[in-house]
Amino acid sequence: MCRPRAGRTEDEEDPIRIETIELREIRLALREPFRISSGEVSERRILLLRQADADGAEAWSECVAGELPNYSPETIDTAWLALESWIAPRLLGRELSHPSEVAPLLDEDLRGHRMARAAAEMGAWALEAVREGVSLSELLGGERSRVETGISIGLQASPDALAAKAREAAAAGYRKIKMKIEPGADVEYVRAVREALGPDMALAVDANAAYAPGDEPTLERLDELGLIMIEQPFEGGDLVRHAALQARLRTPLCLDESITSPARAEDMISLDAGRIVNIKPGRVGGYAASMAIHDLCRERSIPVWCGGMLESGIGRAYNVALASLPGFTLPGDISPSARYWARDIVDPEWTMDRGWVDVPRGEPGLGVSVDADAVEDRTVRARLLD
Ligand code: OSB
Ligand code: MG
Repeated sequence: MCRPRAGRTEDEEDPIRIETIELREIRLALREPFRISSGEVSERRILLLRQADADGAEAWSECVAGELPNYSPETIDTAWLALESWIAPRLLGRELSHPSEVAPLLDEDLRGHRMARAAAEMGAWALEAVREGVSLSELLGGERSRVETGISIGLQASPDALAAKAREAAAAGYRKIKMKIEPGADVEYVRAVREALGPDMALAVDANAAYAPGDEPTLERLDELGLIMIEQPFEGGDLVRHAALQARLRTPLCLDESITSPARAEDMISLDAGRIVNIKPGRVGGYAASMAIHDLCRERSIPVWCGGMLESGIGRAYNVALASLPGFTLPGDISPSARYWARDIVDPEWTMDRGWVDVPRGEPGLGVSVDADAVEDRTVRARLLD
């Protein structure tokens, strides 16, 4: 059970000491397959962590790595290996006075594996929230009591099919509709949605790096459709090419895959390679890096929003808490549980009211409890590290 401890004073030395980290892989079937330019997923393989301290406080967290290395080089299997070989051994038994110490500890002589690191680092923040008896949002300095929500719609078979999905999403109250695009499924598809929903609906597209220099004429045609952003048209490493494209477009580019660290966000701004950042805490190595990017972007008047990786209700709790920070001024890809799953693994499930998701505040930790039986039923492998 999660037990907050009461009555502690500021000057009391009470370090965090993680005694065990349990890794679990569960399978969770999506209600409908989700297709992006680089692949389709119909059943998620999800890596969950459960960290516990010596007093019995515990926190679940989620690694967002997918099954295949089509979004980033990491996969659930590389993350499992990184956690058991390099990440957990650094954390177990170590005394930390604050969860912000986890990221620098994991940075030392360890390259990449950011999704694996993030799962452990974010879990440490939640563990601290439980120990302090505060919500994760409050621990991070979140200010919002609800967050604005958009939907990310996968690639569809035809412009009409996409327009039908988008109509449904608008009727459900989503405040931003993002559509996946790829060469051959772009301008006509988006135009069908614009015509179906009218000029005022906030529409965005996400290419997941499916375009290349030479495709500018197509991308320039998207400029006529009144999109609030075009997300990640080119490869993640192509900041210079994104800058050249941005110079030709009125529509702001938003970078996702490109932004792997605060330094990359700084590069984006310096180069004018994009004007909006999608912050996914898993992609950047966790909360410390996410907050650094948030702070930098806020200072430089770059809007940010919280992206999603088809998380279960556990990962969603972390995204909701992050999106409660003041710089998250655009709707996030933070759909309610029912958009993804027949039944989520948290209680209560995440719900949306006219495009808003409530931020749990005033109760310790994630603000949702994990359904241990549901997790157990869906577990395909487990390992306890201590
Ligand atoms: O690029 O934002 C992306 C899902 C998997 C991999 C990459 C992306 C996405 C999404 C899903 O767009 C957003 C969500 O979780 O609803
Ligand atoms: Mg994206």
